[in-house]
Amino acid sequence: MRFFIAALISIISVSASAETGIFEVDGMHCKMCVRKITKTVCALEEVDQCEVEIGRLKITTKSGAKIDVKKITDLVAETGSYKVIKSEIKP
Ligand SMILES: [Cu+2]
Repeated sequence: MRFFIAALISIISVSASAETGIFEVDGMHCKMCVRKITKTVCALEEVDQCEVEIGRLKITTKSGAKIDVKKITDLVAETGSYKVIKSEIKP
C-alpha cells in the first residue's frame, strides 16, 4: 500500500512531460531474460513505451511521469541475476 501511494504521488507531483531512460543491463543472455525484464519493468504503471533487448532496456514514461532510476535498478535486480550497470535519463 505504501508503495502504491508513493508511486501515485510520484506520478501526480511532476510536470507534464515524459522522460526516456536507457539502461544497460548486465547478466541478460537470451530471450527468456528479455521476457522476464519485459514482464516486470514494462508493466510498471508509469511506463508508456518499453523496448527490451539483450543487455539493454529503454523506457519512456507517460506524460507527467518521471523515471525512478533506483526503482528500475532494484526491480531489474529482483527479476533475476541482472544488474543495471549504466543509466541515462533524457527529458
Ligand atoms: Cu536468459
